[in-house]
Amino acid sequence: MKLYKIAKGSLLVVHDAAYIIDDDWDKLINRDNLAGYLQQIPIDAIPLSDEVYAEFMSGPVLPPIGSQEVWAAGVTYLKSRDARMEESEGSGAASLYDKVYDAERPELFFKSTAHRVSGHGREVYIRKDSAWNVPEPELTLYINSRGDIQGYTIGNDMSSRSIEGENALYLPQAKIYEKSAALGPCLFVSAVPIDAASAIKLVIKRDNEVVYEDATTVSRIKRTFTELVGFLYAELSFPTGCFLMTGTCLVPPPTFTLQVGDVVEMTIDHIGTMVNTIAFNPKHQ
Ligand code: DO4
Ligand code: MG
Repeated sequence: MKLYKIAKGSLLVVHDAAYIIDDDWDKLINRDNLAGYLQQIPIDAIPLSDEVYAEFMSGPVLPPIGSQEVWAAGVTYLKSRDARMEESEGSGAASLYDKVYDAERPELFFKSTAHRVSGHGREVYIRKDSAWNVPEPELTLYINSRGDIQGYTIGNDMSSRSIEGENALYLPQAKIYEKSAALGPCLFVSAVPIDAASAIKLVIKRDNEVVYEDATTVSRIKRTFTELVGFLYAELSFPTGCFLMTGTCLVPPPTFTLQVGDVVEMTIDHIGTMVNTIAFNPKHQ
């Protein structure tokens, strides 16, 4: 089942039939059994006609977030560890990444408040003071206030590799700035955990030409999702739940940096495709 947040409410899509739900987004998703709740809706509700469904979907899809915080896990895939060891060679921080990859405690960091989050079809920003920038496609968990995973979405953990590579203590500046996070296009809700064989694909286009493309599967992650959630919830409470990006598994080569106007497409099986355009924060123009 796919749950979209749209301007007029929430749209549930089950086997090609679509239903409007009026509930407040936070109340709707923060449930003990979101899949069970959504499965009941088609029993009583009348599906939207194809015309009304098309009209709803022709408007912008909002990021599937209400008041939640967005957190992120790092160095959960070998690819991320190796790329970060390489970029931080000059700063002497390379061994940090090696150690955290093997440590019992994962790297978890605060990524975004809800108001800074972008969505499908919208811009994400690169920093004006950063020379080397990449998108990070990450399977993102929605976890309810009790600490149970209820859904999945696509997360874009926009990152400055030059700032993080200069000094690991600059991580918050490399990772947290206006529109450095995007979520979308929907929340995929299932009664069973998402298939580990699900593919994650990243395509970057410049002037309509593909300049980077790669894919892998979620199964290559070093840690389990429940392990990441356990550490995140150990000493924090999240009254309306929270989103957790689970780390990147795809990193463009060191010669690649994003440019304004690039189009970034991230696809994860079962969830869909999120498209973002790269821009500078307009306050610099
Ligand atoms: O260690 C820095 C951040 C790592 C990260 O964002 C990732 O692995 O996805
Ligand atoms: Mg990341």
